Amino acid sequence: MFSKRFEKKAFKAAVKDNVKTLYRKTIDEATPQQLFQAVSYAVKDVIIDDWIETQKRYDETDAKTVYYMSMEFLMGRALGNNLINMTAYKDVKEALEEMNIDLNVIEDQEPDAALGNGGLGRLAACFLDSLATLNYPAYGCGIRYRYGMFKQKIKDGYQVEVPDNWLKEGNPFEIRREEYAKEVRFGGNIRFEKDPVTGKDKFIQENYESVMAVPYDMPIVGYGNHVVNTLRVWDAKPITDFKLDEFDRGNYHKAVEQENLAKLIVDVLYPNDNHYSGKELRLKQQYFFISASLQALIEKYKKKHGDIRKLYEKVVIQMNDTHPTVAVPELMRLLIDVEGLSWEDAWEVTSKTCAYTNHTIMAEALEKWPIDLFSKLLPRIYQIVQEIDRRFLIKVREMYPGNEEKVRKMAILMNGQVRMANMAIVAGFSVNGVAQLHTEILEKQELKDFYQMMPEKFNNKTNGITQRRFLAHGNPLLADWITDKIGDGWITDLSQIAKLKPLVEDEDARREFMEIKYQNKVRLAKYIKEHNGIDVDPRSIFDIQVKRLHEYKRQLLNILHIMYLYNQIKEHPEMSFYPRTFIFGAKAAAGYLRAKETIKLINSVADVVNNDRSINGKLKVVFIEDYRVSNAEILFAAADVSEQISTASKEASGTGNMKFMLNGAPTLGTMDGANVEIVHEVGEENAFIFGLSSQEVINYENNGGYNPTDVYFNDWEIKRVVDQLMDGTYSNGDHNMYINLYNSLLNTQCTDKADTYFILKDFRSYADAQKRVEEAYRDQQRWSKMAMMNTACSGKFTSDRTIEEYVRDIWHLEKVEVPSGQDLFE
Ligand code: B1N
Repeated sequence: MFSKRFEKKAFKAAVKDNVKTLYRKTIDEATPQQLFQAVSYAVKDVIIDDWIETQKRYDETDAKTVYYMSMEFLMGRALGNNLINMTAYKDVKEALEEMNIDLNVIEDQEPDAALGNGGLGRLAACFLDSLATLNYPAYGCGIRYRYGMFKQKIKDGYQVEVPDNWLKEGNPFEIRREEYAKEVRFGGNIRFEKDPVTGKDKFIQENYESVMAVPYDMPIVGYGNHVVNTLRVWDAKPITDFKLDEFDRGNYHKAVEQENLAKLIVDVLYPNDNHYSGKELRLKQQYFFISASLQALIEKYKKKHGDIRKLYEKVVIQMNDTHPTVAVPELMRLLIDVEGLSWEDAWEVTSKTCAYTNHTIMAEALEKWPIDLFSKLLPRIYQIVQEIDRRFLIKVREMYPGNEEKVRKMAILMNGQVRMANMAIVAGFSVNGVAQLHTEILEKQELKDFYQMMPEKFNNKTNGITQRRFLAHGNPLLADWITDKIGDGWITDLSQIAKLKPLVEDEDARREFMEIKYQNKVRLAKYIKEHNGIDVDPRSIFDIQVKRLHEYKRQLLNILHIMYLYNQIKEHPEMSFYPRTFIFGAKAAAGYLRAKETIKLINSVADVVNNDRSINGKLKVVFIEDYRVSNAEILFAAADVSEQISTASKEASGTGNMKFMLNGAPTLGTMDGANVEIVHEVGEENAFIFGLSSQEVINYENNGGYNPTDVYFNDWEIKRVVDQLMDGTYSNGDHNMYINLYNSLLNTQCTDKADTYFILKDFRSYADAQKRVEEAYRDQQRWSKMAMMNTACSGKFTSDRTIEEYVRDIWHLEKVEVPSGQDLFE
């Protein structure tokens, strides 16, 4: 974008001007927040020209577009990332320095756009970055939550949730598009009529409530290619009086209700990761943004094309898990009721347009809406779902005559529920998992019946991450070093990072690599000192587990092992032990008791261990408050060890694992999700693998689980740490503080439901792997090779590769070149 020549003078003048017009201030008088706003508006000004140019080119070339439908986009901060992708970061940093402004300080003024929970939402954000960078026409479609993921405070060791008022100071990068507002209707009843002229069936929704959906567009800047795509997130506002039906005018009660609905619907992101809660408001959110997005997309298509039957030639809809799958019946409704297509034609269009990604096999995450709730809120949609189901079951019975078991398993409507995954699979032309192992489990276990009936739909797309944010922006020291060694091609073609492999044998290169790691550890140590008041030694091993808190991710295994190490150090002070800093970061869903207890346990262990002077600082435990995209960048850069210890088969892919690898941290993990592929790329000798295999876990599960008391009574060191949950060691004598954790492991009354995540079963194997980590780290030559090999072998895990695979196998898009928009700075 600044590729011609960055005009420092013009940029500085723009910033100065913005401070003046926005705040009636001079640069010296402005607050850091005001400077952030002023700088961002100057940057946005440049983006806008390319944004306009890009959309013009898409229009001219009439290129096929992917609509990525997602309830979550975990974008993080925009300013730094935009500057990186405009290839202007360093120039802007320098220009600001000349004005006595520190870009880092300015960046820290920006709140994270936390419109997502974890991996699923961040994946959507990485995909948008890759789509723009690879010149593909794309929209992200989602919700502009007033409150994103809650901010986490730790009080007295417990998590406290604080509302995330991220829009408080205004979002300089968004644009409200009032002119594209769409009406969305809920509830009421459906009246059926025959059109007297055409004789066609007509379905008229009556007595409904409605809201206006108003889009906000956010620019998605591609790297160095002038492409600017759009993330469109919908806000809600009440229908104004003059737009109301005759029937509703002057209906005061209804007016108030609709006002409340508009306020409520986009109010807050549901803070659940891998968990379905069945709330009516959540279904409202889903239908709200889907209906608005589909109306807008059809309108846009019809401006250029006469025949809606060919929609799939220009549009493909990717559904990010089942959360947006109400898109299937809604598209059917729009095609039949509004566009006048027959069922058969509408079905052909819909099933050639929609594709579905599955992100989890956790049973508690499956969306199964109660039929009475679903049909009341979306009466017409429900009729359509019934018809989809009816027609599908005819096919099932044709294929498997007399096999009612198949019908029960595959039906969309069953036991009073709408099974959204089944609908997505039936309607979608593609069903994909997010890592090889995950897709295999879908095909062979979870979705076996569907796979047998329609194997051609199934495919794998192993997840990826964007190296622009997680290396170029998050780890500038390493990024510059890599560019110095192999050129900057890796920024848009991560396979080139393999050029580092020969350097692994070069001792100087390794020393430099480790020196950069050390500097990044110093940066994190400083962050920890500022935020936690804890001194950590950057020469100790930084062992990091950052991700949402969930039992299947087994933060409990990690902290129990730390308790075990502490016992050993206390018992054998003479034992040689390489100093370790264990770092955690994790948010727990607000109502998830055991997850919250785990946070308290981590903090209590940290208190005891960090303040025990007798262990000479050999062990430190740190809980990073409010783990989010912005501090994640600092954590990945500083990690020595990447903890990826989920119960095998439970983590569909994981993406944090890839961010650690890219930044040179070997994986300590189970053979789960994408860990399997990471190990395949980097070699077993450059990872620390432990624990049950996914097949072993599945076998146990199919045979009623295992008995953790066997482990407990046969391994006194394990017994000791489990008992320490109850004996007051980490609770100032309170014997009840961790009772839920204790019961989850042992629950002696009901053994069949104990330790469902195989923590005790895998404990020894984990402790052994940790021992191997320590041995490897002691040999700094060996360790530096391992660390560098991880970076050098991370090429596969760029989201650019993932997106190229989606394009090749599912979306069939073509690249569109965009000439530079007018450069305001020249
Ligand atoms: O999606 C990520 C994967 O890398 C992770 O392994 C996977 O756990 C994650 C309901 C989810 N799956 N399902 C969810 C999120 C919110 C919600 O309300 C489910 N998140 C994942 C990307 O593929």
